[in-house]
This record gives sequence, structure tokens and C-alpha cells, in this order.
Amino acid sequence: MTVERGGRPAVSVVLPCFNEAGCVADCVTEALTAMRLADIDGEVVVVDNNSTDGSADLARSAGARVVHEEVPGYGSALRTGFLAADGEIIVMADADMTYDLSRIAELIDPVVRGEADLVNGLRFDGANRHTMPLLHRWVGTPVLTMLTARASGGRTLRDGQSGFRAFRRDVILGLDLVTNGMEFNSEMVVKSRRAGLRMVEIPMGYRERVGDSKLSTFSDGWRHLRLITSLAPDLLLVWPGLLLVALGVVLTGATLVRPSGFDLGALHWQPVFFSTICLVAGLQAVLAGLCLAASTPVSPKVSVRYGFVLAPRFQRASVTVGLSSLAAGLAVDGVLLLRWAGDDPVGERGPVLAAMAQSLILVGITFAAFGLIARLTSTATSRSRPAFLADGTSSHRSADPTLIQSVEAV
Ligand SMILES: Nc1nc2c(ncn2[C@@H]2O[C@H](COP(=O)(O)OP(=O)(O)OP(=O)(O)O)[C@@H](O)[C@H]2O)c(=O)[nH]1
Ligand SMILES: [Mg+2]
Repeated sequence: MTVERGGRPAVSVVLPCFNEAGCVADCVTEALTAMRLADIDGEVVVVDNNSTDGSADLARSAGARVVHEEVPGYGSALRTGFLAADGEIIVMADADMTYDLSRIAELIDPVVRGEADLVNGLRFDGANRHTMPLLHRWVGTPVLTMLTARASGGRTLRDGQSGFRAFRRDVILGLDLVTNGMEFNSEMVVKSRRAGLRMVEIPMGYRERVGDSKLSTFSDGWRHLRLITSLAPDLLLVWPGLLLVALGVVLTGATLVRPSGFDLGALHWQPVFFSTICLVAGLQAVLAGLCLAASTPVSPKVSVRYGFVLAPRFQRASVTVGLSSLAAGLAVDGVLLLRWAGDDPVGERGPVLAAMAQSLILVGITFAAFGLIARLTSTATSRSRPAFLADGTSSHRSADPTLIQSVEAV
């Protein structure tokens, strides 16, 4: 295959690199050799983040163009590499020998033919306990892949965490990618799907890494979850919260039907206490998710769907419902107190009713506080953001990268 573009390289292989002295030169050589053999007019761009082990010099000596990036992180390095790349087609990979760069021609083929906008190198045929920890293979990757698929509104890729991809430079720059860490891969998948890009996957294997991994299972996993929450707050907060509320209602009903509780083997369970936890925690998750969904910086569709949360009418209703629930809880408590004080036994339903009164009080406080705070903050925000309509029926509010960066700073 000949891929040429008058004077400038047609393909740029972008390799983020942080302290990969053990193999960065081999990766550069492998990529350059593969492109030479396939008659591809290509370059290798290594993006270095102040490596202290001489990686930059080694990459340069092997024939790469080295670009320095000040902001640490896999995502910021790749973004800088995409901007610096001269090629019309970009291949992204790691500088750690895990991806088989001798297969670059195969990876870019669907893009060259115009059959796909993004080609993802599937790693599973090469995944074993030497190349990929079991936790990443069977938990991290499938869960994150499933969440990114749901966050982007449909099926996306089987391996959403692969770092071996090919695409057209202008298409990917148009996605307005903003994250700095390893969650960059998820952001790329979600935004590609939402932009309607045609994505295909090709099995590309996965080799054992040379040198130390820069991936931290839990902190990077948490960054992915934070990103997905901000991209699709309804997915991780609103729906799970509603499920918890529903469970709380069912358990409250069960308690009323059977105030003496339930025997589970040797255990005696009184569900009323857990029902309060479910109701309050679920409600808080729903309300937090609604707020985030209404103002999510990266999903205009979601923010329009949940824009009603920002309407003064909804906020006033929330305060009214909250105060009513609080009053009802206090009334039940008052009646119980009078009956107990008047030596008028309330039977075994007494503690159950007291616990329900407590639920009503807590739910009431939560609703009222939410309505009040939402009212105060939206008044403040509407003064500083003219695009925000006072009735909450937001017009299109474009993505604000600074907001996502502030999410990252948490
Ligand atoms: N420039 C730059 N590169 C980074 C940074 N963090 C990671 N990288 C590079 O990004 C690539 C991916 O990092 P890896 O440590 O391989 O992470 P991973 O591929 O998810 O994990 P492994 O399967 O263990 O390889 C490697 O080439 C790293 O050198 C960074 O802060 N700056
Ligand atoms: Mg790697």
C-alpha cells in the first residue's frame, strides 16, 4: 500500500512517553520500519513529559520527532501529539512495546479505504496473565467499556481501553477532547460515538510490557468513573438513586405489613432502619445527579433533558414538598408522643411509625435544602452565565472545557 501526501508525511505515529528508556527506541524503530516496508510516508512523534531517564534522547536518536509537554498525563501528552502531528492519519500507541507496531498498515487500512473513521486495536487475543492483570481483563476493562457504551447512548467498542487506534487527524481534533489522564481513552470513545463516527475493531494482540506501568488501577479507575459521571450523570447517579428510593419504599411497605420484622435464619431483621438509609441516600443521589445532569458541561442533550431542575418552579416545588414531608414527620412524632405520654399504647407499630416519621423528616430536610440551595446557586449562576435561561428550558449550552478540567482537579 502506498500512502503519500505531497511532501508531508501521511501517517503520524504518536507515542506518549514517560520514563520508557528500556524500549522507546525499539518502538520508534519498529514503527518506522513497518511504515518503510509498507511504503507508507510516515513519521513518529514521541511526546515526552520531562522523563528523567533519557527517553527523549533515545527516541530522537532512533529517528522520532520529540515534542515536550509540560502538563503531566497520558491524555495531555496525546492531545499535544495530535496537534504536533503532520500526518493526515494518526496512529496512537504506547511507548512500551505492548502494541505490535509492525502491524500499522493493517490498523490504518479501514481509515485509508474510507470504511471507518476510527479503528481500535482489540487486545483480547493477546491478553493473558503476563500482559494484562486479571483485574484489568475481567473487571476494569469490561466495566469501563460497558459504562462508556451506556454513557454514549449505545454499543461502542469491545475494548474501550485499548490505546492502539488509528483515525484522521482532523476528525479527532474536532471532538474537542479535554481530559489529561488515562481516562482520555474513554472520553475519545464516548465523544466519537456521540459524534456518529464509524468505529471498527481489529484484533491486534497485546504483548508483555517492558518497564514499569504508569497505570494506577484505582486512581486511574476513579478518574474514568468521574469522567463518565460528568458525561452521563443520569447513568451513575439518577437511575441508581431511583432504584434505592424504590427499594426504600418497598422496605417501608414491608415493615408496615409486618412490624415484627423478618427472621432470616438465626438473624432477626427489622428493615425499617435500612429503608430510611435507602430513601435518604437514594434521594440524595437522584438530586445530585439531576443537578449535575442539568448543568453537565459535556453533554448538551442531557443538560436540556434535565433542564427543568434549574427552573424556579421546580425548586419552589421541592421546598414545598420538603416542608410538607417535614411537617408530616413531626406530626406523626407528635401523635406518638401524646399517646405514649397519655398511657395509650400504640402496640408493636409504635417503633415502626417512629422510624417512618424519621424518614419523612430526613426526606423533607433533603428536599427543602436541595430546593433552597438550587434556587440560590442558579440565581448566582444566571447572573454570571447569560446563555442560561431563567425558566430552565436551556438553549444549547456548548461544552465548557474549563468545567471538566475543574472536575479533574477534585
Ligand atoms: N508523556 C507522558 N506519557 C505518559 C504519561 N503517563 C503514561 N505515559 C505513557 O503513556 C503510555 C501508556 O502508559 P502505560 O503505563 O503503558 O499504561 P497502560 O498501557 O494503561 O498500562 P500497561 O498495560 O501496564 O502498559 C506509555 O507509553 C507511557 O509511557 C505521562 O504523564 N506523560
Ligand atoms: Mg501500556
